[in-house]
Amino acid sequence: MKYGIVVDSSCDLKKLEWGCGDIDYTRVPLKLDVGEKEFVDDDTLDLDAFLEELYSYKGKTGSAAPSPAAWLAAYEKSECVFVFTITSQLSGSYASAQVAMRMFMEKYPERKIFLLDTLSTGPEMTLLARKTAELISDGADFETVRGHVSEYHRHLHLFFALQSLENLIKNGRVSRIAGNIAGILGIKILGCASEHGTLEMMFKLRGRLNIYNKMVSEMDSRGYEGGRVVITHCQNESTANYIADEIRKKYPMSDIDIMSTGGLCSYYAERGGIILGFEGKAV
Ligand code: X90
Repeated sequence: MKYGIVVDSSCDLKKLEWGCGDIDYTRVPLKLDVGEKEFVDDDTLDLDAFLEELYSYKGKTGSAAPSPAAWLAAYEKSECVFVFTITSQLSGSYASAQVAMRMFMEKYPERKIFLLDTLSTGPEMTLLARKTAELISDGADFETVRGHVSEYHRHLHLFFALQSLENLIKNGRVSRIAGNIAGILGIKILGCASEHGTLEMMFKLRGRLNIYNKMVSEMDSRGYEGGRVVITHCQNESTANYIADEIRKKYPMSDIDIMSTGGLCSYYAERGGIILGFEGKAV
């Protein structure tokens, strides 16, 4: 059986580093528009060039979910496919992946596919991909992997610390709470992915108060006990390292990966943004 793990490019993980080598890992790109220029968020994206262009351009910018055809092409590479998308509450990526899943099942009735709306993004998707790869490599069959991954998903949490919400607001991704945050731009925001898959604000911190220490202390309240963590950063590696050190001080056994945000998460989390995914208590 050929196994595949398929994610959209809101998952920052470029290469699957865990599990056996014969799992196909495919990242289906979203598109990023800066005026007339279109950037494809795949492994060839030059992130620095993209951010330069983005911040020097004063007009309209945006993102677009992958097409069903792009999802289908990724599924077709394998016989047993696990698919993880960014939250359906903020993107059409899941809906598109679902259309492709129906096409896939019709075309290949003997194959297997499991599609999960992660209700989250970035680091949480990396944790899911890693766990899935490990389960497959341990020899678990499709249904067993599916069951374990669904249960594991309930234990994952996502926090973010952003210095700007401009692109999220401009693209209507925080419309429900836009009123609340409109007045607090310039203040660092600590938020989380809610259990419904929306952005939820936790704290606003001003000035010298350390939002990153708050981020680490809040992990306790979500049941973090020293398990896996993935930290992604948009051109802010020093802060990612700082957070990792703070976590290790409290939990020497923690297993932490740091990586830079891909195009999609860079666009929305913006320069300086930090996103943190971790294992905690079930929700
Ligand atoms: O379909 C599209 O065009 C993509 C839209 C994506 C919109 C939101 C991306 C947010 C990325 C921000 C911090 C983490 C938020 C977690 C929310 C559940 C990064």
